[in-house]
Amino acid sequence: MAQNITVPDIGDFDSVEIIEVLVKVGDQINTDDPIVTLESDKSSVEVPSPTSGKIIEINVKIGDKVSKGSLLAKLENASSGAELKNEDTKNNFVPEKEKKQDKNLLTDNIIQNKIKKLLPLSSKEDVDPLETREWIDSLNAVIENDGPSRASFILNKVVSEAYTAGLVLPDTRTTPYINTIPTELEIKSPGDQNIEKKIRAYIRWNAAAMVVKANKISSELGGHIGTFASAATLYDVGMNHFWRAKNKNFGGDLIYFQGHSAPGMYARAFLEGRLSEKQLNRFRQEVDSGGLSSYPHPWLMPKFWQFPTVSMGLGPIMAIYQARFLKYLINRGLLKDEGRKIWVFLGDGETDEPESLGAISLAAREKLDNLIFVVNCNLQRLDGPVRGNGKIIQELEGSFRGAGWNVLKVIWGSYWDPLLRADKTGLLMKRMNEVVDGEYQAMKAKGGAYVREKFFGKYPELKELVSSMTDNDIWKLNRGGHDPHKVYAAYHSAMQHQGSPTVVIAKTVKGYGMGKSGESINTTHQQKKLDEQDLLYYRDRFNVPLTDKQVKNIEYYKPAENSEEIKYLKERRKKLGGFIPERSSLATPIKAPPKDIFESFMKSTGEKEMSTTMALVRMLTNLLRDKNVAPRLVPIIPDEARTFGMEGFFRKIGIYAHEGQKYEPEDSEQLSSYKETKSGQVLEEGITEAGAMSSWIAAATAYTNHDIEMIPVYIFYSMFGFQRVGDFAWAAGDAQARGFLIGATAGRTTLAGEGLQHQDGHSHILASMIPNCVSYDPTFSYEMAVIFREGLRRMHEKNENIFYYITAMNENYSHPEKPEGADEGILRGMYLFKEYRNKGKIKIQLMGSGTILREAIAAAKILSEEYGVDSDIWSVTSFNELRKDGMEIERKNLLNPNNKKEKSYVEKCLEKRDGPIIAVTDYVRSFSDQIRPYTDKPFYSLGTDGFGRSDTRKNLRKFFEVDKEHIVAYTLSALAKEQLLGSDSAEKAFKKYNIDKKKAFPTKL
Ligand SMILES: Cc1ncc(C[n+]2csc(CCOP(=O)(O)OP(=O)(O)O)c2C)c(N)n1
Ligand SMILES: [Mg+2]
Repeated sequence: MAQNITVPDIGDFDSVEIIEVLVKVGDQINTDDPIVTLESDKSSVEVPSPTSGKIIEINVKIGDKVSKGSLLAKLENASSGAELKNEDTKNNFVPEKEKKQDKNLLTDNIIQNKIKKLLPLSSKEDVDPLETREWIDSLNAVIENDGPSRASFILNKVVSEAYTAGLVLPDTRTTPYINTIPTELEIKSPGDQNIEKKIRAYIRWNAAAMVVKANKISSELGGHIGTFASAATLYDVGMNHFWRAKNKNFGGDLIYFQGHSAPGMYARAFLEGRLSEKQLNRFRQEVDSGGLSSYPHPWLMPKFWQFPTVSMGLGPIMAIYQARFLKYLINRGLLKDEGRKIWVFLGDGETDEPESLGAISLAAREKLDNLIFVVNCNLQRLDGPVRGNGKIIQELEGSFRGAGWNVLKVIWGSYWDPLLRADKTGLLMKRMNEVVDGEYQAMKAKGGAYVREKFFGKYPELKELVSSMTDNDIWKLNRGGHDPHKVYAAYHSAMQHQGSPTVVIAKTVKGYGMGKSGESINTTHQQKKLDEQDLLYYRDRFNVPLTDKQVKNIEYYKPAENSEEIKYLKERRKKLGGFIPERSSLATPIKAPPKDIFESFMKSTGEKEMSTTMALVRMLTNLLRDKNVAPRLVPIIPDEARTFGMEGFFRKIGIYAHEGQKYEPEDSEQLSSYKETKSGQVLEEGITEAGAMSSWIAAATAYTNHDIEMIPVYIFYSMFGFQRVGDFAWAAGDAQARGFLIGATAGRTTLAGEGLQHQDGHSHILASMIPNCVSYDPTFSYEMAVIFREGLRRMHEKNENIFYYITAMNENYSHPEKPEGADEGILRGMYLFKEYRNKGKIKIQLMGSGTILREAIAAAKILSEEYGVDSDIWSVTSFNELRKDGMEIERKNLLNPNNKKEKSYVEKCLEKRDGPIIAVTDYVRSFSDQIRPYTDKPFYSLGTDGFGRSDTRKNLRKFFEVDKEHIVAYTLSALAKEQLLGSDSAEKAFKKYNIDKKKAFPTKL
């Protein structure tokens, strides 16, 4: 049976041009295979076949205009039931089984226990304790007879009944200030606590010794002791029992270490035999190779560190998107689901950063049960308490619970257990709830007697509770984060939890064990020197087997290889698959696509106008037809697909949604319908540049974190790129990201109507500061194609650790054919676009980039025809790349004064060319000024310094003085200044073009 393939609903467009016919008569096609590509003035989109079959007739050709319902082709044997493959098999997608919420004993028992603890207090608020008692007894009876689930159900019913009746219910964001997991339900650590304690002591010692030693060399070197001292147990329990390394059988858990706890990781690696004493001695002395970096920097220690975390807030949000990206890879069938976990360590002070908590609701929404946060609540940040007047743990519990996380508080250590058990009236818990963090901090700084007085002393009953304890006993009442049993129980529970991310909120003491020199005092954070007495105290505090003399010499302690400690430590890591952290890559490169994928962009578009953004989107569409590249492309868009004409991707490759699509989209009939699917490829991030950038970084480092090379293309308003998320871009450089950042709607005068906050005239300057970022400002589609293809080759085939920033514009114009031999120049940063060899005796070198190159081209014509000034027109695709080359050559020449001077690429291009240089761009002048030092020629730059404003492109270019008229007039004036021309030509031009000489410089307007 023959079936017609017609143009479906294409939204608001009518009479749209066919730019590609992708099938021919006789082709056997499947459902959704593209038939033709349509292009409006804003976007291009493929029309998929609604069914499978053989093409028997094609009814259109390139250049035809079609509308909804137009006949495109005819199919034979069309039958939707006889499809060769459906979408899921095409994407190799295995549906994940519905994960059941773990309604296990643990949860039920927690409830049971909590309820037991909520026995009525004799207080003023309770006017009828007997009645209260009866209620509680009834509840207990239900728990006992029908089980906790039933009790839970009844409670929920009662609570919603109460809400309906308009009662003001207690705030349930937080739970009492005690551990979430009751003692009876703690899973016990299988580890040998004695040995682990010793290992932890040695790590603590070596970490501190390393910092102190570095500062003996120079106090400039800095470092932190107090942070790791507070977190040692949190790390050690993970290292000994939970974190599985990457090896050939397993992808590995990913651990985001808190940046300034790095000394502890080095100290452990030293015991493991991975770092030498010599290396520890070179902590923070990295200039000569072999030193250890201050913080986790993969750029500086590429075989060790995986994640740059020390710029606070970046680690947590990058990790959330990492966990999401891991699920994305699994759901797209690119990676096996091995139950890998992402662990993230952050400081309580770090949670002040908007980035730290900014994406926690996304983590819950995406059901990231592969994600575990550990917040080390040592109650202090750099200057003092995090929440002196409140309780950071409770605050965080409220935020995370509110966002839908599984929250595990680890507040009190085992020494508190008997006291809590003996607390029949709930008074101890009440006291725990009422003390604020400022007081808790002071208590740990001031000793047992102080705690007796200030904490227990408030109520006679509590004072009595500890009357048989010495001050030292009271001092030993430990915090949960220092108790390996409690930490183990929490981690174990976190590992089991399904359906939502987990946060372990652990209470610790900053500078734990440092005594007077730095335990729980406001100056702990910056304590990097310990005098002899402090060191002796520290040794004694943790029983490190060093003599006084060894301590005075600040020697490291490492037991013999055959000692039980080293054997144990290595054995544990062996069981867990290897060492952590370790950075490696087993990813195979992606073969760059054949040239013909890009061929159509090398030709002139004739009369047809398009923007470079459209050209890029078409390139991506073509790349989705390349079998090597297609599955690896990760288009990332923060809610701007329609702005960039990318809505065609929605239906074509789907928007990633872990739950698929539970609704029929409003536009389901349309070609660019909003299709969400579990195997979707597009990451539609919503309005979060920080989130989108984090996704991009996850994809751009998948080659090392997941051993799969991915090609992320993140496209955004260029103004909301580097300027908004510059710190992430810097971290991406450190992490050796590989991928494309596309700054769309770029240029101060090219994005016309949007105004001051939108018009970007400086993103290239920001990009130029990142050493491994390669950036371009192309004008024509063939430039874009040459650059993009080379990016694919360098990053994804040759695995260079660079990333690309390319600006793309939304101005439509026609594109010429690629000039012969231009490729090299396009990539190096400049090439001769055109020469005006008219009759003029005077020559100039005219440079331009982005859309403003077109103003330069128009100006060249006027100069030649009206003023007899000839020009060489240079398309400068990258002032940034030219500058890099210039700097390097200049340095080489300075280092070798006796050698023949080498020429920079700019000099080589210009050496046989005459006349001054006029450089004009849509960016601030410092963009083009970058190459001034690398040429002897007089140099004049025109640019868009100043705040943008909304208006038409024409008016904006006039305002910023980068339109063809200003280029002509300023060029004539420059020639007068160079005494190559009389000044009257310039004056005439100023008059002719109504250039107001009294107008203030745009930066002042
Ligand atoms: C974005 C950013 N701002 C400031 C700093 C400097 N800084 C380093 S550590 C620190 C205090 C950290 O406190 P917290 O997060 O509580 O960690 P702790 O050391 O207490 O574990 C500050 C302000 C930084 N590293 N990054
Ligand atoms: Mg802190």
